[in-house]
Parts: sequence; structure tokens; C-alpha cells
Amino acid sequence: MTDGEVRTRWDEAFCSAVVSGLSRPQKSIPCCWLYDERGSELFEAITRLHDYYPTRAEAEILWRHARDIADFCGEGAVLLEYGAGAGVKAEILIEALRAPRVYAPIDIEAGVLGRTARRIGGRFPGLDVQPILADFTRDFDAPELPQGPRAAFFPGSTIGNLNRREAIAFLSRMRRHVQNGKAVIGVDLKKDRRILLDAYDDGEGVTAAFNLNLLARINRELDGGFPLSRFAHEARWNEADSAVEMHLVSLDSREVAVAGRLFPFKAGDSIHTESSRKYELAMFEAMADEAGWRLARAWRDRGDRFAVFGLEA
Ligand code: AVJ
Repeated sequence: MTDGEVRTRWDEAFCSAVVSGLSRPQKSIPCCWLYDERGSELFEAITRLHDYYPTRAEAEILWRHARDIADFCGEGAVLLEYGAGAGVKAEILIEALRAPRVYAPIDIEAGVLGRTARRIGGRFPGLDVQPILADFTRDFDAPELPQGPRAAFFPGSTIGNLNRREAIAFLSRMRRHVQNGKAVIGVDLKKDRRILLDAYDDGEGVTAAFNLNLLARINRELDGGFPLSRFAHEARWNEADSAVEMHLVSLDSREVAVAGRLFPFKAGDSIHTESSRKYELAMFEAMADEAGWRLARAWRDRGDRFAVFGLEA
């Protein structure tokens, strides 16, 4: 496939995700579409916000327990990172792994993946970097990798974006990829609702801009007619799913054109754009168990807000 053909397919996938999502009784668009170039920039800004604690809490755990986590992964481990992005968190672990052998970042963005592979490879000269271009939300086979005990790394509480069924499928696939090795997974914990909602509706309005950027993207790429000032960002707690949800709420009753079709909104109707599940240890353990893992370790930050779980087959 040429770059042009890849682009077209991607645009078509965006279009059909939006059109089918807006056709449902509870309108909903998968959260992966929040991350265009602007969306990724805004998410980076979110990770530096006072109200958004998960990134800092997880970094604290990785720094404080790096040696212990590295020991858990095993000496000379082959580290696979799912959705590596810039690979900033893996760097902490690689530094702590005594005999780093192989780092296999997995990402869907070829440009990002190449830059990360080059940067990490340059920083750790003895390390064998084996980038894997794949969409980790779908089933894929791990390519041939050098021998050694394998460990999967999935930080950032990204697992929170998956529902229970998807998370179990993901964890099972991960177990297959590491050939019954280890997994290290960052998970945001269930806590006071006010703290959770503030993290997804920050005082500076960056999360609101991040969410509303999806409508700007639809307007630009799918010839949409969303009036951005007439939709409001909202963070909601869903107790049944134990999740913070992001919504875009229509302030008026109106019809919005997208890709040549009309979608009706009543005032107060929303588009659900993301769920971030928040776990208790027992909830996560039961889920990991169903996927064939045993919860072996739990590292937490001093504020008890976030956990990094160590799983073994
Ligand atoms: C990167 C998907 C884990 O759900 O906390 C941050 C994304 N959304 N603020 C999360 C996000 C709104 C983030 N994840």
C-alpha cells in the first residue's frame, strides 16, 4: 500500500466510525479518534496539569521501584511495550534493567515508532531495539524476537479505555506474546469521585479543549457543521462501569451535518467520547485471572492513587 492509500483508508475508517457512532441512540465515538496531531499535543499538555495526577503518580512508582520492577521482569528480559509512543516510561525501566537485551516498542504510528526506536537505541548502545508496527487494540502475532524471558509493559492506565471483555482479550493476547512471561501494567485506582472528575475536567480547560478538538476534526476532515461554542465538555462518573466518561453535550436542539448526512440532537443530548475505567485491586485481579494471569506484585504511589501491577502466567 502507498502512503496515499493508507491515508485514504484511515480517513474512511474515521468517517464510518463517526457516522455509525452518531447514528446510535446514545451517540458515541471511539476514543482513539481524539488523538490527531492537535489532540496528541493537548493530551501531552494534560499530563502536565495539576489536576491530572495519573501520569505523575505512575512516574513516581516507576522511579521509586524501578529496580524491583526490573528484577520482577528478569535479567536480560525482552521488553515489549504496547502503544510505546515516545517511550519515555520504558526508558526508566530500561535504565534499571541490569542487563538490558531487547526493547520492542509497539506502535501504530510509523513516524513516532521510528523516532522512538532511534532515540532509545542511541541512548542505550548495548540494547537491541526491535520496533513493531502494529495496532495493539487488534489481534496480531509477535514477530520473531531474540531468545530470553519476555516481559510486556503497558503503562499509562491505557487499559482503562478498554471494557472488561476487551481488556480480557487484550491481556490474553499479551500472555501469548510474552510466551507465559511477565506483564507490568499501569492502572489508575478507584477513589474519591471529586478527585476523579477534576482529573477529567481540569480548571485550565485543557481537557475540554482536548475533547472539543474531536468536533473541530470532524468539521475539518468530514465536512462537519458542529458549532463548537454550542457543545460543552462534561466529565461523568459511571458507577456500573466504574469509569469516568467524557461527553460532549449539545446546548441546543439542532441538526448537525456530517459527511453529507444530518444528525439530530435534543438540548442535553451528548456524544460519549471516552471511558476511563478505575480499578480496585480485587477487580483487576479477577480480570487478570480470567485472562490466565496471576497478580504477583502491586506497586503504588505514596498517595495510593495509582498502581503498577506485576502479572505472571
Ligand atoms: C491516556 C487514555 C489513559 O484515560 O486518562 C486524559 C486519556 N482523557 N484525559 C485517560 C485522557 C482525558 C487518558 N489515557
